[in-house]
Amino acid sequence: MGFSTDAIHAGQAPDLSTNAVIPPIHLTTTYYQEEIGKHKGYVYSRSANPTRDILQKNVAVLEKGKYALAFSSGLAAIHALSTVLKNGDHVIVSNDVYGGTYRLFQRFLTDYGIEVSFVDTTNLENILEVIKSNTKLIHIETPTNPLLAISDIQAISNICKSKNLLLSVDNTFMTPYFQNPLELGADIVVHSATKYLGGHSDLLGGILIVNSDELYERFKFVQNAIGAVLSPFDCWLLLRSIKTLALRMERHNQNASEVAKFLESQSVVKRVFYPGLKSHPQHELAKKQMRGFGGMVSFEVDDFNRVNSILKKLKIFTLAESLGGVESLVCHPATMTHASIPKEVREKNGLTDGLIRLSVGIEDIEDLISDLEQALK
Ligand code: P1T
Repeated sequence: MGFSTDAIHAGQAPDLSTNAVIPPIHLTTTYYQEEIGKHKGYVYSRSANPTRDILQKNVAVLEKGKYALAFSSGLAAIHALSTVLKNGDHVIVSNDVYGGTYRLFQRFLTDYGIEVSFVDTTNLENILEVIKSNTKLIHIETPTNPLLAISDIQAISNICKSKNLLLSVDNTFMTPYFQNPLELGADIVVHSATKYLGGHSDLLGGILIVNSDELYERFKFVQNAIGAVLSPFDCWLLLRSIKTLALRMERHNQNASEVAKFLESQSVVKRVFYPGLKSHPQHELAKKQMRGFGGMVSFEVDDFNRVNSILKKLKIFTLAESLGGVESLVCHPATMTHASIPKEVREKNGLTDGLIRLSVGIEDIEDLISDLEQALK
């Protein structure tokens, strides 16, 4: 089936008890047992819930995986995947990642005896240099947040296979509509469903997708043992949102391409980061492994004062954390989403105080460009 057909139908047959076309939200904590151990596969909603099951089936199909598991946020999902690591293990993480991901690996997992190396994973040599005998996992974002750097999923997966390592890919920025890391050899895909999958800035969620029975059993165990599950209502909202994912992503992509081209023509803009631009260092790789370039655009201006004056003038782009909703947002990563990364680490990675990140929404492109034009004057 095509992507949109699956997005609308996969896992979502009409409800057999009522013939309701839209599956109901199963707001129940627990389930009646006819006698001890005799039930319909549902015992307690932390362990399993029918609405969550439908969402999990739907996203597994879209990500070309066998299994999906839904968590209460993207970070809860990343935490669950990090449990493949044990005391004494080493993990390699992309140096440019969402600030909360950095914080989880650098300031939380290290307390549990896990060693972390942050490297620029766009360069395979960097990865090969830091692999050690205790390395277990490589975790990448591609494109990265906020610098939109692209790592070669297939090539990194080949390294992982030859060294017996697991590869997890944060696919939040691309969504399954534009990129399917499992098909490129990744073992685990993670989403902050809060972003494009949700698409309307009204929920928090996270999803893991895998093919391996063993990883599925592990993460299902963690989902139940830790309990950071997605609520039935939010599962239902996500199912509703995913039906329009393809349409939204097309428009995000189209608008962001126009915005990136416009920014590149502006003299106050020092540099534009967007994988769809020919000037992007991994533009060719992006064309190879992605089917679109997404809705995120970052750009750099002189300094913090210039950033401040631009942010104050913007009217349609709303100053806020998060991304991936239908409305356009603007963010200053250094003081907002990436503030948990020490300044010297940020700057070494190229994330300066002059960087502005746009989540380009699906409004009329003329209005978005006019807003940027008056703010950059
Ligand atoms: O916010 P949460 O649902 O827990 O997702 C964390 C997360 C994971 N991965 C990526 C690539 C992300 O961008 C995020 C969250 N990011 C933001 C809130 C932000 O504004 O960048």
